[in-house]
Amino acid sequence: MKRIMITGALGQIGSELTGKLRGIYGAENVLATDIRPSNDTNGPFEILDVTDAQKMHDLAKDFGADTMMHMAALLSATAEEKPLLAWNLNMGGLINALEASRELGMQFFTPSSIGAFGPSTPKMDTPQDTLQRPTTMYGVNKVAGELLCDYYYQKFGVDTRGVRFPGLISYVAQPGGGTTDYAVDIYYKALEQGSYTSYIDKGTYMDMMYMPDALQAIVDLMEADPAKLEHRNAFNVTAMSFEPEQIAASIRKHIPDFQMKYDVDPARQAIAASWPDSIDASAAKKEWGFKTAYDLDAMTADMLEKLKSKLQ
Ligand code: AKB
Repeated sequence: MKRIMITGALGQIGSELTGKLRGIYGAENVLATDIRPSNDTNGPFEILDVTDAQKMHDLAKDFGADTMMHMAALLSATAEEKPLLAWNLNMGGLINALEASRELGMQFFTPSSIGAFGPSTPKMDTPQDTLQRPTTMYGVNKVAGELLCDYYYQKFGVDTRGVRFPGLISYVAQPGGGTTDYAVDIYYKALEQGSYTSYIDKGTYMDMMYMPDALQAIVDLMEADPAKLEHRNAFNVTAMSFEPEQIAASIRKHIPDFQMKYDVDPARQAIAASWPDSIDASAAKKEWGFKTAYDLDAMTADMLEKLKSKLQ
């Protein structure tokens, strides 16, 4: 049975990943940590600032963790506004988590992102191994992070594994400070106001994935036979690629009067324009059986149904 420590457990992914892992491995075997306090009483929780290397090490050691899932990070739009903070938090937190994993012999997961690609990367069917020259601080952090994780695997034998997540969509926790956040917000506004003003321009394609598929991908990759992994940090994964007009059309199948407007934010539009239109996930499929259950319409139906009960 695994003993897992999660950082950033109250964030967009962490808040659902914690519950999923507790369901599989037992609540007592999953230690949730975050910089903010939590009133979650479903399992062990500790306050942790990931830039505090000693506390991170001590918490993992005292818990007897054999797996580290490092989720704490600033997302792309915030990182662009506060590049120095992003460097210190994203890279400082990562090296501390890798060091704790090296010292305590933990298996290691951290998410990379489609943000690890840049304008010179092939835009369509972006290959697993390709040019990575991102033009954002977030992207710089993600590329450096992928390399650092590979370095810890090659140099120290730490079992590091990661995926390049696309935009993640969920009805549980809202993302904050990302470029792909519009694809979450649009569902809330569709139900609350019947209209949405998008800060991403029509025609701008980005990869996306529904959260249940993202969580399953993490579990499947961490359980995968290491002998089958030619890559490690980090696998392209995606479930769909769409532009704002397509998600609006999908919503109109349930809310026919839904109105889409545009007030493009130049900062986030520039980030989106530097990312691929669609990435190729064939290495993940081949090496550890990556698969998804939700396409755009299946996700829209589930999001609207679940959000409707949540917002009542
Ligand atoms: C963001 O928009 O910053 C994230 C990501 C794609 O990494 N959702």
